[in-house]
Amino acid sequence: MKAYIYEHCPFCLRVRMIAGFKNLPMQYAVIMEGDAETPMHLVGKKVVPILQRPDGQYMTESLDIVHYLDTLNEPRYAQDPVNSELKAWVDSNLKLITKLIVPRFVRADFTEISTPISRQAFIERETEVFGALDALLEQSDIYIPMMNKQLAALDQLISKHEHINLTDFIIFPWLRSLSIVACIQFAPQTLRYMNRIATAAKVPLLFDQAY
Ligand SMILES: N[C@@H](CCC(=O)N[C@@H](CS)C(=O)NCC(=O)O)C(=O)O
Repeated sequence: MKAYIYEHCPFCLRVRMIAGFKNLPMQYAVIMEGDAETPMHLVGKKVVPILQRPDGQYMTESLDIVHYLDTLNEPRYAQDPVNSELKAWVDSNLKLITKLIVPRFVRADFTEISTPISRQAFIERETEVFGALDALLEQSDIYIPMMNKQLAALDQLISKHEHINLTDFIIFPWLRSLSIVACIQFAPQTLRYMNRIATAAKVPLLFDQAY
């Protein structure tokens, strides 16, 4: 099986998580930012993640891919029920998280932006959505304390969530993304959770390139 991804992409991370949890043989192909041809050729639209299944069919939509891969062998990992408190935490913090991660992602070390042209394409794609990214980065002084307050509140919620299920595919990709933000304070249970899931899923956190 082959998955087409961006390394920074939280939705692609869901695919990497399920493949990692289940030890599925997966070949990864990083699509370069700005490369519309590859995804257009495969699935007729510019999107990642894309899964090429053993039967030759292609799938998009990260959660559909997760559910499909989860059926391939036991045990299952992407089962209900979703922890509604953790999902609500993600939903209410998504805008704030995005404001912190996007201006850092465009400067980071990911394969999909490892050439000047691809990095520029990423900057342009994100600037179209979020406006001036340098200005957004400068507002980190405002956003980081807000985020830290929300992360402190998360700690008790996350300590009650013990077994891997669908909830983890909703929250972990965003916490992993936040690990690229220096001065973010993950509370102890949250940090323990992040390390546990990263290890089980065999995906790296981003602390080594935080700023
Ligand atoms: N609902 C989709 C969302 C995927 C998505 O938003 N992917 C982004 C990358 S993070 C994308 O493909 N952007 C289009 C582009 O690169 O132009 C899913 O869950 O798979």
